[in-house]
Amino acid sequence: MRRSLLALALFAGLAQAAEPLTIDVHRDANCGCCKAWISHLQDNGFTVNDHVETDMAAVKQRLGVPPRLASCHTGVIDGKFVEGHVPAADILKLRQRPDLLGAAVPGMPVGSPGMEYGDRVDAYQVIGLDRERRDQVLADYPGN
Ligand SMILES: [Cu+2]
Repeated sequence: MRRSLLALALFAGLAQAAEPLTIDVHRDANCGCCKAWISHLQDNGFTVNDHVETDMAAVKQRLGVPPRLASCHTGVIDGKFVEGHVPAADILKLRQRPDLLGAAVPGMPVGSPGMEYGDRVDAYQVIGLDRERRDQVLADYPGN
């Protein structure tokens, strides 16, 4: 009895860990840092549907990414946008926030996932966009 309860608990844990995390990523064909970010997501357990686009500005407009938050690639998970080099951990945070339409790392800060250049790390923030289209800081990463 005790053993089967333990087995059940283990199984429940595994089932939770195996929850599929699928994200659509839209990017330009020749974007190297976009591919590096996709690798970062895959390393963190995401399944990535990779979409090569010819007009990223149109994609961002369609997905509701404000120009002030724009970066290179645009992801979509659970109907929310993920703009730029957002760390995988913050995408998980975004999923827990029904009040947010999406999250972004504007620009392309050096040291964010997929933007690694040697030891240099620029300070950057992950910005959430709420339903009133106001910015909310989701995470703050210090530079070096
Ligand atoms: Cu980039």
